[in-house]
Amino acid sequence: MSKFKVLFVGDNHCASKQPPGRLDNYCETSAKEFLECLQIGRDQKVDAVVFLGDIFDKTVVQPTIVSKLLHALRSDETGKPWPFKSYAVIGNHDIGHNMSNLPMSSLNTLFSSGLLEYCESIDHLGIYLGHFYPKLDADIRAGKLQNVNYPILALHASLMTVPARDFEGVIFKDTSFHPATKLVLSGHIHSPMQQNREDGVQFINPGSVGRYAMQPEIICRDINVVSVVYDLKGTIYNVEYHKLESSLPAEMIFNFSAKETKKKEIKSNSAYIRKLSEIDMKKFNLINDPIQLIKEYGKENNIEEDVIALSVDRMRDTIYSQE
Ligand SMILES: [Mn+2]
Repeated sequence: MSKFKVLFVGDNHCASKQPPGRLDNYCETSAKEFLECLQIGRDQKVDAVVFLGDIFDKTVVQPTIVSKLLHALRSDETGKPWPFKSYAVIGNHDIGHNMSNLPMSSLNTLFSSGLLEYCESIDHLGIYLGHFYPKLDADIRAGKLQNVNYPILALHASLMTVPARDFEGVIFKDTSFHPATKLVLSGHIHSPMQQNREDGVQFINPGSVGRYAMQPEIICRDINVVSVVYDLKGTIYNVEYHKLESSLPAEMIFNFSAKETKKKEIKSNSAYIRKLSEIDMKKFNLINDPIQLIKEYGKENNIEEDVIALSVDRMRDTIYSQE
């Protein structure tokens, strides 16, 4: 039986917008890391690269980062086309938690180029792609994957090895799969995870490639992608992690002390935040520009400019899910 080798890549979160406290140029770094994933695929002689969702941090990102990714997907550093196809699972960030946003999304620009494939499954490689939708976790808990007859599942779901304190998620050990399923890979949660069950089903989350948010417990680690050698019967011959050389240690790319300062500032302005939460939310439906409302409200109340900017950022993220 013929063997296949596929590279799986965790959440990239590519963006042009510079995350708070980031010391390097995030746009360039995220594009470089994205390119390195494809280079690892070529060096590992894989049959395909599968991105596990959230290639982009927002539904609509600036053209700068979109063109960098198109450039990376088109050819390697010598101008040679890649000898494999690339596929993407759709993540919640890619579509602002709503599939109806796909047509206007930056991810769709990559799909439209023909350089990145969008499909429900890669049949010749025995891989099912579990794209994000709001009820995916609940449907998996309810047994959705029992009917998915594929040896490999690539998902963007909240799969976990142990229960989380603050949200329900999907516990791998409690999940029912089709008897054909032998390996489940998932992005979405940014911490790397791996677990083998007694029935032989394996779970791997290689961990996010992108580190947009400054969460020390998640970002202070090596950045890895994972290659898997298997056959269509679901025999797994080899699982190997590959470290990204372009990813710098978290201490070199994040200013952690700035985060502490920002936290204190926010605390000292908690009165403002309380006031902000008292704004009649109906107003947001009546006016054209809620961002303007926050700016005006902040000015009237003599709030420091960077705190207003932070609030505006939050509002922008919430409403538009754009950069
Ligand atoms: Mn993500």
